[in-house]
Amino acid sequence: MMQTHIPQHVRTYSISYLTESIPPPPPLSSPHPKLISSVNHPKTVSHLIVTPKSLTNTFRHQDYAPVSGQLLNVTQKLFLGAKPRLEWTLADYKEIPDIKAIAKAAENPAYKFKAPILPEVLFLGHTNSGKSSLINNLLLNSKDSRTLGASTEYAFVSNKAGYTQTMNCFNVGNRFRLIDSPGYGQFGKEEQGQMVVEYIERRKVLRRAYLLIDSSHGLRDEDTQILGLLVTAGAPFEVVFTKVDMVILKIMKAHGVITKKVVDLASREANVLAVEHANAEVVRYYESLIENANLLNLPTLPRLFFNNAVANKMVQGRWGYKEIRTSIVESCGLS
Ligand SMILES: Nc1nc2c(ncn2[C@@H]2O[C@H](COP(=O)(O)OP(=O)(O)OP(=O)(O)O)[C@@H](O)[C@H]2O)c(=O)[nH]1
Ligand SMILES: [Mg+2]
Repeated sequence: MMQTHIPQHVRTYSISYLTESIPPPPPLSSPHPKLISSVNHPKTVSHLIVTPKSLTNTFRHQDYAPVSGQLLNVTQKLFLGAKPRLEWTLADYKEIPDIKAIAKAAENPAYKFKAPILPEVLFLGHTNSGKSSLINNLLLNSKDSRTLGASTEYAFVSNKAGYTQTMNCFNVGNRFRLIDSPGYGQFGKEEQGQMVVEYIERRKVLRRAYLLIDSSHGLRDEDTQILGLLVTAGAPFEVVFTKVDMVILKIMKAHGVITKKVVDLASREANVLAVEHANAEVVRYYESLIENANLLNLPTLPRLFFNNAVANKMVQGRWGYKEIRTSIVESCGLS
């Protein structure tokens, strides 16, 4: 049992998720991730604004330990050292090289298939939910990310919903495979969905699926259906809230948060207070998404990750990748 800064709501969910016999947790020292000291009113507040990373910590369920320094080191080494390469792009499950090879070997016992079988992780979500953007950010190393652009992208990103039309497999350093998938929902195509469903239901080397939820939309009916499919298929999965920057920007603006330097004391106080209230509202926004989707009562208790692939004046930098990377490394048994 661990940490003291899990908010009360998460503990409450966890108790109903676990069993009645588990004693209630000790009282919390603070209901929110970051309470800003009311005596200290800095001139700039950017560092006080909630980030996707701090949300990942806030919503980390008590059953899951924080990421250890050792796991983080192993993960960073693996990701930053690996040269990812696009291995296949397919629209038909039967065409996946090892599946095809098994079928060939059944016809011809002399046929030998040599490519290594590796653990796989799948990224899935509604069209335009940010799958390809997330994959790029996971695969780019820190050197690449300074020059992020067409030449350094792995998965293709577009603001046109339904852009990714095939399942695309990236081999990461011959340690695991990362699969991008075509989105479901608006502009998704039925035949693309078939391959994704077949993959979820049949793929033995699927170690973890990451279901992306576009924070600016919340959960849509199709997301709920896919959640049901993952649970029924017994596929291990986590949930990633993408585009957190948009939610934070909107709520900070609504509270009148100013990111530039504020000099007079009264305005500084007001600005810090605005951030406090806005931070709490961001947390409440996600609490209600999580509660409405019943995510913490699902039998597999998915982890919840928060991330942004685009920065803005309230969310400076791209956050949440290291945590997702460690989850991939752990689920593929590479830690
Ligand atoms: N503000 C913001 N925009 C994002 C973020 N992630 C992705 N986008 C934008 O959302 C649009 C869709 O992103 P993609 O990564 O192509 O989404 P996808 O889920 O792969 O979409 P399909 O392939 O069409 O299913 C692009 O315009 C991205 O720039 C994010 O974290 N924040
Ligand atoms: Mg895509």
